Amino acid sequence: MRYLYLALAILYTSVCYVAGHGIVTGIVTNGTYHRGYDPMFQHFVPIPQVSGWSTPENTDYGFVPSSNFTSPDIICHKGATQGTGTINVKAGDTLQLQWNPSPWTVGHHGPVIDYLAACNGSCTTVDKSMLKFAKIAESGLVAKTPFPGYYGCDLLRDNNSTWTVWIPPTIISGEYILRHEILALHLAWRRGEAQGYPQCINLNVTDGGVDEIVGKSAQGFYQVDDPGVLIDIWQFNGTYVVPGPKVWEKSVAHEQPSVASGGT
Ligand SMILES: [Cu+2]
Repeated sequence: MRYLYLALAILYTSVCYVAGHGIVTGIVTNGTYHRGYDPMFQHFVPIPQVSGWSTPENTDYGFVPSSNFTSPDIICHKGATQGTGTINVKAGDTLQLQWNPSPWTVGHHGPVIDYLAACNGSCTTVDKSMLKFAKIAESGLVAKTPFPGYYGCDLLRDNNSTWTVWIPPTIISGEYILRHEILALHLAWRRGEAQGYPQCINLNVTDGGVDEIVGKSAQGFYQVDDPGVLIDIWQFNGTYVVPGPKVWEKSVAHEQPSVASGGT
């Protein structure tokens, strides 16, 4: 049984290099669509000004392997530099993040995690190594079926490859980076081969409250041997622990809309 699924995983993986993986190419908030970053922008003149962080080295729409989870690439993806635009939101608002290509690659399973870091000034010029992120949401193993388990990114795929993020209603107004991430675990039984797909987006939050985000460097989130990182999901039958820090207590937990719990 395992080897059948293994073969499928490897097949999906090779297919993935042609048409799979993904990035957030669109962000919707308060009924307004904002274009996200796309690595193809490096060929555009002028380069579009977007809130998503630039990752011109990510031309395969690929991932940061868990062998590199403590490198600067894990902060905002491979070789990331600041987004040049900023999306205005109010504290308590929601954002819908649209992954492309859609659907999110079949055969990729794993958690979806969201973080916020204050820029203490403009996020368009911030030094990413100074960012301290707090986890504001996580979705790990949602249901044990269908095999090999129904994870956050399966829910994302079933929701039209879209993920909803709730901005904590009481955070202090100011500029923040939303760090939205999928961890794909289909090959994570091989040490160093879990796949991180971090995406960073500049936000300017207004109408906030009094709560200050206290977080940590993304380079300290995950270790290569964490139980939620080095894991054989094709054999696993336990309680999945989403890696990284605990969810910040001032965040507000919500179900994703139109939840297809248990999958199809
Ligand atoms: Cu992939």
